[in-house]
Amino acid sequence: MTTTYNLHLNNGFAVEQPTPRRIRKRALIIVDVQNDFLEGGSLAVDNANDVIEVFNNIRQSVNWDLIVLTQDFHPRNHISFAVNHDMPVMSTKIMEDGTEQIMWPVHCVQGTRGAEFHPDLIVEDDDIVVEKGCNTNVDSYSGFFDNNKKHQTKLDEILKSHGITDTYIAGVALDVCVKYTSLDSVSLGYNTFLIKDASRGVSQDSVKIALQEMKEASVHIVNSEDIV
Ligand code: VGL
Ligand code: ZN
Repeated sequence: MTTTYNLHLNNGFAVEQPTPRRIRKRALIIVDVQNDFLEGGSLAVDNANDVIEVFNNIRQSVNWDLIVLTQDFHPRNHISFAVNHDMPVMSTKIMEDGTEQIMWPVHCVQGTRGAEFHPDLIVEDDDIVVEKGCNTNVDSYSGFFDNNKKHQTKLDEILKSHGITDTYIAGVALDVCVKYTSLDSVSLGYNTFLIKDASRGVSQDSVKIALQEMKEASVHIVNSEDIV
């Protein structure tokens, strides 16, 4: 690394001081790479297991300042589970406050194997895990906020305390939790990147729409090989 020096006058003598350079700090945010969203899981996303290798590679090849994993972590009586409303899976329920809630199959229940990260995904001691969706009465697609935006997770605080300026977000599902995490990341002021080849979505159509929405919101869409 090269450091440039400016000459400053100090009591008439020139002294060398390092020029402060704009420092960028990068966090990798691995969204919901949990058994229930992977092959054989209750809410399995097609080809989602492919992302594991991509994450394991980029965690080594890129010099991250911080690695965070989000974990969908629901109580069994969670509002997003179709069985808790006697409704068909994947239908939509209009809630009392007027919001729409997708009726998901039971997934990522706290304390179950489905909520755990895939055993092949490398997780290290310095990584930080952020749980979301823990409140029975509200869903949480974004890693930052509950869907009603009333409660924050600890994610923003963690990123700020590490001086993170740039977030690189990927995982499952691209068209649900990855998308909402990325949009909130932009609105919280982070220079935000979506790693496309480290993400998989629920449906082709909604992936297309999600990518468009993210682009319009100034999320940079990249592939893992572009990150150096
Ligand atoms: C997710 C649906 C329900 C996700 C979480 O991680 O994308 N999708 N809960
Ligand atoms: Zn969920």
